[in-house]
Amino acid sequence: MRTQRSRRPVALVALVALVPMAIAVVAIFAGPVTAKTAAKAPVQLSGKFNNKGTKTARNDKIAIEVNDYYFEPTFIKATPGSTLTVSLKNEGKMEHTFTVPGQPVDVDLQPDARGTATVTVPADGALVFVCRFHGPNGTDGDLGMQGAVFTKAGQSVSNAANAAAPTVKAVPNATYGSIVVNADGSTLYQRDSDTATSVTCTGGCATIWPPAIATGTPTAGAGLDQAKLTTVAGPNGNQLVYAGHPLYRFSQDSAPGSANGEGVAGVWWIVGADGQKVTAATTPTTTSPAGK
Ligand SMILES: [Cu+2]
Repeated sequence: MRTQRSRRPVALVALVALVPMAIAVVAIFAGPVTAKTAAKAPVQLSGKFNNKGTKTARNDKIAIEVNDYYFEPTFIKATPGSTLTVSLKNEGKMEHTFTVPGQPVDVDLQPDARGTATVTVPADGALVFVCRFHGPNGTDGDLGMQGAVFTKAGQSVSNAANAAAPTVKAVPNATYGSIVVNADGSTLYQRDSDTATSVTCTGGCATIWPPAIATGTPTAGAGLDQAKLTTVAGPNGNQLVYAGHPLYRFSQDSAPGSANGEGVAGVWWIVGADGQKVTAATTPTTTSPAGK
């Protein structure tokens, strides 16, 4: 009797002790996860993003873990107008980039690689950083890989439209309508004797008409169809092709908007955003008064 009696309380005590332990264990594992899920973005970042929290830069420095498919921290509070040094480490299994659209910041990181970026923090406002592969307009699809450097909470960050600069994009040309240009805004041309798989402008010709060479995976910006953007391994290198037309610049074009190559020798044509060669000036449907 006595031994049985004494055993029961022992079992009870053990059980009572286990309950809080179990709660503690659950809390340890559930706590941080719940906190992260509930983390509120400190700025209004539009588009898809995977929120891995906010940190404040110390001494104008911040370390960011790059992973599949997020930046941690995702939001960095920094001093307005400062130059922020960002230490990067790719902890993921995929290649990623740390890219700031509009700044010369584009660090490519293989798995396990480290890198450094220098970001100019705006005097007022916020800027977005993205992975060129997995962020907005990402070449491998938008997996929400973006974040922001901000100077005060509540700011809105524009991003999707000006995410990583596309290789080619469509811009309105006053004379020729919507045309294909490269990242710098230079007008791109096609040559009648070329095909999607055959580049016929080489040597001296290619000096006058520099081929538009692809570096990495080319991306089609707003107004263009990514599916129409390919490359051809031609005599000049890996040349961009849009809608079956190998693309060139014209050496006599001086600035964005220049289109001096149009119709040259009767074989060189601007490429329209629809992928067709442009053979005539468009009739403007709207006019703006001079000086405006
Ligand atoms: Cu990525």
